[in-house]
Amino acid sequence: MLKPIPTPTRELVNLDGIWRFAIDSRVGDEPWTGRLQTPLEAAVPASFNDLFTDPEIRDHVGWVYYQRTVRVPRGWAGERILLRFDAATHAARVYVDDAFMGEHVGGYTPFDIDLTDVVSAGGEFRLTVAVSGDLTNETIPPGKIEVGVTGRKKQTYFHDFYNYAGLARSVWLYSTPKLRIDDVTVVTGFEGTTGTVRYEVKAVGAGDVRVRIADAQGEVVGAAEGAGGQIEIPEVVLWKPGAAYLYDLTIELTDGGEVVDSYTLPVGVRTVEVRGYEFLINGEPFYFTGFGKHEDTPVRGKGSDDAYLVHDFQLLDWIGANSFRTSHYPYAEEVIEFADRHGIVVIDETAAVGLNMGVVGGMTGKPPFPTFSEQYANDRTRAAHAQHLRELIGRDKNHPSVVMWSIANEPASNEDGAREYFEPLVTLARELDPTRPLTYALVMFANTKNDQIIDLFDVVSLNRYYGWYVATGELDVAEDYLERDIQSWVERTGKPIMMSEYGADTQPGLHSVWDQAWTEEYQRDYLVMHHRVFDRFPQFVGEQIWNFADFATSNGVHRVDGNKKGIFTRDRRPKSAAFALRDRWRGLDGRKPGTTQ
Ligand code: GCB
Repeated sequence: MLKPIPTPTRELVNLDGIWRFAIDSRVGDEPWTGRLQTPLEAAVPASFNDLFTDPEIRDHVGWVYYQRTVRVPRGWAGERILLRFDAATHAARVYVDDAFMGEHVGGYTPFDIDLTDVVSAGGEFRLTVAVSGDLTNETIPPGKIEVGVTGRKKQTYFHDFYNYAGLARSVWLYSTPKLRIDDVTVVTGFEGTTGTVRYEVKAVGAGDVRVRIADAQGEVVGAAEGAGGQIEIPEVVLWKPGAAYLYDLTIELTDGGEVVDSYTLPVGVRTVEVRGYEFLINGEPFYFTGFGKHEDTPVRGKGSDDAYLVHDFQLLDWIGANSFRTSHYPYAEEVIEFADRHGIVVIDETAAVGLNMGVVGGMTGKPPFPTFSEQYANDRTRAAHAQHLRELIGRDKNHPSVVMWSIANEPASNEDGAREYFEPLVTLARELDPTRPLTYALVMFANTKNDQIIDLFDVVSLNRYYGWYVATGELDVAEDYLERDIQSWVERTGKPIMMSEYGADTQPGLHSVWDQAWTEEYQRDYLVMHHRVFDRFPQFVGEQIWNFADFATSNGVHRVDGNKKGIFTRDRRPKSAAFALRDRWRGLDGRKPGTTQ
């Protein structure tokens, strides 16, 4: 799916700003048939939950409405006119004046609504978007809506981060020509000093395709004709972790010799491969350092924010991190583009978090009923998961920073039915993208004896909390558990292994001379212990700490003002462990600690 960008043949108007806002229980049944009668206004992009002081809005279950007036630019006569929602969390229904125009389910991937037949250049229309943050066992991520004794609906879910909802990413009105470039897929490689860019263009309507590639100075270094083909780049400059280099691939659709559509895509030339127990980027072993992150900031919730985007990447650089996982959902495409430009490596994760009834069973991991059953993760859940995978890979397939797909976080891979559920999804992901390795983040109840799906994947990503949820305050015991656990995966799989989550909640300012949970020293020593263990395993390919920053969680007694496993606080101040990490990570250049190659 092509991101809307201005080109010589395309225009776009940003619709961010202040929109009228209401929740369904405060307005009539069909608020889109007129001006929304509401005193409230909401910021877009932002999750709506933390904008208002009213608790009924914050934890609202059901639809909320966003509305604004939109004017179509005068010059768009004869063009296709579309709305692009970068995301609407988790479902949206879109109305133009009184008419229903379309809907989308899935809260973290973009969608278009085609308005060509209903709006006109220079005209104005009322845009109403109904958005629902509801989660059920057939959505990705799953959740459950319960009705309490007071008759009020309550949303519960099987992940700890707060279920922020609304229009948290940008909204656009854009034009394309009728005869158009609909999609492009690139796959890059290199042989010696010659780079290759294989491309495939999908065009709608007749027309011929020609492409050219320019280097970072704008000099054209290769060209080709036809909807599919390969361009060679002599003396290629590779895209490398920590040393991004992007070419511009310009695609032109011509009709009778005249350019009718054109689109420019940044392209990084690099390869990714898993070989034995190594994870190779451009044929060289790569060691991931970094974090599982969240899109989470005060007031805006999951709302995109360029200032935080820039600052977070500054902090990644400051601490020497070379990568992150988009835990636990696809992030805004601007984040991935930023990573492309700055050489940060991304593990791109779907929103499939919580496919695990074992987490409801607490530390016993005993599910109250089977996860993979009609009652919970059923065929319709899997269909939603498959659709989500299509949309994620469709959006992010061309980003050089994305080196692996994580198709779920902590699914019940230890339960019966896991294989039947995941095998078709793995097949689909490999069809959609045969070039990138696949992984999933393994829950602690899934061990080498009971996990049923690891052989389908390329990399073992372990989420483990030895020294936190298990053996709390006993780092020597935790060290022993951790080492045995990793050793068992080495023996079972022969695949590369990385730690996709390990972390300790830490209250900034709390100190102790003993191994005391929640103190800054404990977080630091907990990490030092882990790193000692990782460095004993040549099969280990990376460490991503849980979490980059503290983040908001659902209400409950097990968290004090959110999850505090951040190395940075929610307002991005470093805790003590940040300095120890900086000492370990800086200057590694993607090499495994203690190695020179
Ligand atoms: C996990 C989850 C993550 C939680 C984390 C925690 O295993 O994957 O979403 O936030 O544990 O802190 O408990």
